Amino acid sequence: MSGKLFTRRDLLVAGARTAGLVALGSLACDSQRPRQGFLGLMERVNERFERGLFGPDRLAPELPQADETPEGEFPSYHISPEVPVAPAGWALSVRGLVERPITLSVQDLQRLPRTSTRVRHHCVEGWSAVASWQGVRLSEVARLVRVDPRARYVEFRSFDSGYWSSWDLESALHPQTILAYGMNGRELPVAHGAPLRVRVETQLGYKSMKYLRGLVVTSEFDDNGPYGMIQNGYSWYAGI
Ligand SMILES: Nc1nc2c(c(=O)[nH]1)N[C@H]1C(S)=C(S)[C@@H](COP(=O)(O)O)O[C@H]1N2
Ligand SMILES: [Mo]
Repeated sequence: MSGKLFTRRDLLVAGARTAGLVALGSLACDSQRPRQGFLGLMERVNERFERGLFGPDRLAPELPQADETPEGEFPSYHISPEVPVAPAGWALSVRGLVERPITLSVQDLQRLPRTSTRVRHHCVEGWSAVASWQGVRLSEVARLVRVDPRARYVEFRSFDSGYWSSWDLESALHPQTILAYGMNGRELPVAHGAPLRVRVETQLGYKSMKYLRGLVVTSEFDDNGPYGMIQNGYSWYAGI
């Protein structure tokens, strides 16, 4: 897409899809919540505030190409002692609370509608940098597998020493959440997570998992994975 990243139609379509899931999600959670009295009132106020801040219609600012960090100066991280290498025959597995579990090769992903983001990346450790990332919206993959209405969370799995992250479904379906196979218009470098990484432009860097291996859609909040981010001392929700 040239110039403007999202057309109005794109946003309306993405918004309608997300709104459907969010509506179902809130029906499910309403029954579990104390909604009476003063605490109930405060909870509703708080929720409205958080949705205003982080809601699915909030877009992180897209930047011009001139803001890109020079080649080789964008820092790079992995927790494995060596640079993680994708297993032979790598394919992304998408399963859990979905009607049609699938595995997708990079070629399969490249056949899906391509999009691009260029938003400043913020690492919790205090640095920031800018690149453009090419890939497919996660909402597009969710549409393919048909997410079950009971779904509330998505777990992300990596072949980088099992780096693990759990997300709310809303963040996963945000129009600026993509599965990226390209960086600055070229193939995604191994240093930045090849063959496939997440880019979530509305959250801190550690949620943008590199060396992706699979997605599991669930109805349960869980941070007990081997590298659950809460155990690592980071907050579960990383909105910026
Ligand atoms: N698999 C994996 N994903 C990861 C990390 C990591 O160590 N391993 N680091 C996270 C952190 S803290 C940041 S800031 C970004 C850094 O992305 P980059 O290496 O492309 O700069 O990746 C995130 N995703
Ligand atoms: Mo980070």
